[in-house]
Amino acid sequence: MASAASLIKYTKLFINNEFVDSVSKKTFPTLNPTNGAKIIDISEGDKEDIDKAVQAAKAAFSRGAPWRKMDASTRGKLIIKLADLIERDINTLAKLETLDNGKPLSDSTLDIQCSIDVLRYYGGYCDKIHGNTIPADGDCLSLTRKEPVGVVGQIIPWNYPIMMQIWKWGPALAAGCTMVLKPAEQTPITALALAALVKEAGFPPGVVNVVPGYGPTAGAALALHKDVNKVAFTGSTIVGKKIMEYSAQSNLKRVSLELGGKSPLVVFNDADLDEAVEIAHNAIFGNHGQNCCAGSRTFVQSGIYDAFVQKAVQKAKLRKVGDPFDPNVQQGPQIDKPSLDKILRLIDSGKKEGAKLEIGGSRIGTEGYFVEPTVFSNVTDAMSIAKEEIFGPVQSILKFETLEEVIERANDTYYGLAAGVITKNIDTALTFAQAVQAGSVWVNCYDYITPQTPFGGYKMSGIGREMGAESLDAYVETKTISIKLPTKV
Ligand code: TXE
Repeated sequence: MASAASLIKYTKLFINNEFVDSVSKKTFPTLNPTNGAKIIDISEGDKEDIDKAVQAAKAAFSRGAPWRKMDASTRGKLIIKLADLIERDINTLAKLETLDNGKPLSDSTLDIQCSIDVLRYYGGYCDKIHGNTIPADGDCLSLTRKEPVGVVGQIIPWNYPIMMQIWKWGPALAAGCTMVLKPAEQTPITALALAALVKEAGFPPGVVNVVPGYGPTAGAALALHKDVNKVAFTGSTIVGKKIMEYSAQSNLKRVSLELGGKSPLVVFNDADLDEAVEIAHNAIFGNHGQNCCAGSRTFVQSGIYDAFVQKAVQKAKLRKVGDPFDPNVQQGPQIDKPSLDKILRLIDSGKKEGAKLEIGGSRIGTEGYFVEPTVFSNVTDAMSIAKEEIFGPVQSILKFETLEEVIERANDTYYGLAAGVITKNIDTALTFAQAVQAGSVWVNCYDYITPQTPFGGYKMSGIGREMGAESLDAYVETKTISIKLPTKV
């Protein structure tokens, strides 16, 4: 672990392609979730720093600036260069991610590989973002241009630090925007390491800026800034609501939100039991349950319910929890103390409200934030563990009888991020897939997320889509130009 900390090179704010102290010279510690100890002090950005970064991004976006004059295809090459540099440094970045976040090294590596794919996808998109010519009424030639929205504020969480950063950077860069990113206070280290690669790739100064700091200070200043044209946020629903308020209070900046979830995964009697147990296990325990689209309500049809629970418990029992640098470990610590406390509180509520604790249910040890893989059966819809986002390794298994019933119950939530269905019956799969209110539906699989496929939420799980061509909509304005013709020919 000491060796991972020795790989940290950047701890200051990244503004105008330079690493600088914060105006206040203040710092904050980033902590190691395996033991709660300080890893290193990071410069703490606040309102003044956000302002400096926004002004840098604004200048980089100004008319005639290199970034504005650059050919779209050249912009694409820069993005692909950034992907290549990340690939070159993948082992270092993965160690830093695991150190700061606590996820197993193999998970960090996979996250980075996916991020590289995302950058390459958007690199290829730059010179394919264009408008239309339109057969408008009258003697005019009308056409549309897709123009970058301008300065983008990006606020991201700690559960997939590198991946969330790239999900925000990829489409914003492809569209030709400039940006200020505020990483989560729990995981600033890799955000700054990626910033150094932006400079090395050759992006003009000010195009990408990174200001670590806390949410209510740096984050709020970014979302309230009058020179920020759009804010892209991933995090809790409660802060997502604030982001919309900040937009309304300031300049009606465009807002896209990717928020929490309570996603249903529905297993029918005809499913291959072992395969279904495996999919459901990974759907909830992946990334320690710290996943916005985690399959956190496992609905199992009554005919296979008892057998499913038994096998799910066996799988949870085999899950190895411990040092995320140990290659045999599948689950490291939760991110921090507040998160640990929330998970334990909800486990407690599950017990009190009458769910059956099949396995787990406790903290592991007293150092770091480790939680036992936990399985509850006999969970009912009204219980807190079936309603609230736990964001931890807690599987809640509910019983159902019919397709119609499970559609109603799956949709009985304020959230709508994702859903899964496991069945051999295509009619059942398609009926569920169409009826469920969720931005992504996975049939006989789960968490199938690619650069090409849009991802985002219905209802209170968010606004807008990330990934795929659709994510670019959030980063462009459509301008209609109508040109008077002497006559139509
Ligand atoms: O999220 P926050 P937290 C859910 C999950 C988790 C809970 C709390 O249920 O247990 O949220 O996590 C910044 N103005 N998700 O507290 O606070 C903050 O600094 C502007 C789901 O970590 O939403 C960080 O950069 N910004 C989710 C980011 O918002 C503010 C991932 C997320 O932090 C701010 C994370 C403010 N007033 C948590 N307050 C997902 N969708 O994957 C905070 N921030």
